[in-house]
Amino acid sequence: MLHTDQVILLCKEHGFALVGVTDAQKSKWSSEFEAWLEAKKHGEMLWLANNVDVRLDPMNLVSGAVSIICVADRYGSSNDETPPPRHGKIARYARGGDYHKVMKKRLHQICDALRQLDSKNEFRACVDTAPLFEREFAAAAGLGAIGKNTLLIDQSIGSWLMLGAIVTTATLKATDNKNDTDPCGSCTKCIDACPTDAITPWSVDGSKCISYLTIEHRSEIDPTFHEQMGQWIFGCDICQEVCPHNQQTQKTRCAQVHSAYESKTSSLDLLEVLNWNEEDRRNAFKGSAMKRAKLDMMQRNAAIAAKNYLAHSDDPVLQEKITSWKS
Ligand code: B12
Ligand code: SF4
Ligand code: SF4
Repeated sequence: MLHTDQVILLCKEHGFALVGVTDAQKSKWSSEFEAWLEAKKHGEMLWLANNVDVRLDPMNLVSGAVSIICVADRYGSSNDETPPPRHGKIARYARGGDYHKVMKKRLHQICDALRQLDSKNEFRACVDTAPLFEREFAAAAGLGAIGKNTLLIDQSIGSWLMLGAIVTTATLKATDNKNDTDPCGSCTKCIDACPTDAITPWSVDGSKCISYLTIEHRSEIDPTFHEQMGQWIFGCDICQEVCPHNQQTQKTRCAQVHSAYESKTSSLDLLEVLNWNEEDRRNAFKGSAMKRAKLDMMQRNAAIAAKNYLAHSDDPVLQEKITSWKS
């Protein structure tokens, strides 16, 4: 029989910063999720409205699921450099290796090791794309607590965390979840700082979030959001940058960022992006989570950021490019 301590050790040996185990229960937040969908807060992410029964109950994801092993990688810190002139900003999670690959590779190795120890049970690795409320289970497993910006926050090292999980039919003792206490109190910094007013406590209107607009939204972006998007061309970090839990302390300084996420590109020259062809895009995004954004989306985002940049800076070459730009 597998023991939780064994599993935790294995996950730590594979470099995960945080590990915990919880029971594979139904979501406590089903009515909130249904109301979120009803209010169309998922925008064009129609896949969120599919498989609702699976998302709400991990037993429908893995038949006979009993436990969920939750893991987190630390991918960044609040330190940041000012982007050079004429550059568009990239969210921290996408600046290094693609987290899907970085986490899945290690989760598959862990699943293989667990199958060797326990051949009777099923182990399914999930990172992001499976219909599973990764944050709810991570909080239940004691990895942290959910903040008003809806992100999972570890109250010592903050929220620059990517999550993954292994859903299993094996029975594992749940770890304690004493970290799952309200991390916010009366704070409203993320709500006040969000440029598009996408946050109400514990709910993000996906259809207004700059992360959604730049990465998930395929068609034209409503002009009312253009100015608020500022220089972001892939994702947005504002509601994490302002969070008190992400400010530098002795603990956060000592907490290691996993080497696979070390920043390769924190910003891109807007003129270069506007001049890219498909091959340029492919070369620039090799091995990166940024490949989710197609060429027309990246150029749409860059054109918006360029207009925002030109509103306060002179750049005749960029100005000429934008004047002749299609949209
Ligand atoms: C869809 C999605 C998005 C959408 C919608 C965001 C959202 N807040 O829902 C968009 C594209 C906007 C997005 C943006 C980002 N995302 Co995203 N996203 C997802 C995805 C694929 C599904 C999330 C989901 O189901 N949303 C639907 C809403 C309703 O669910 P929820 O907010 O998770 O709510 C749950 C609980 O909060 C709870 N709940 C409801 N009411 C209440 C009330 C209280 C008091 C509490 C405690 C809980 C609670 O109910 C829900 C069900 O359990 C997950 C991966 C996954 N499979 O979980 C990644 C994920 C959430 N994203 C992630 C990241 C990193 C980001 C960005 C930071 C990327 C960036 N820098 O641009 C931003 C952050 C924006 C933000 N503040 O949320 C990480 C978050 C890690 C963390 N530390 O929490 C995840 C977990 C991916 C991963 N594998 O690590 N994302
Ligand atoms: S990621 Fe940016 S736009 Fe989205 S909720 Fe956070 S601050 Fe608002
Ligand atoms: S900024 Fe404040 S309100 Fe928002 S998640 Fe962080 S602690 Fe909570």
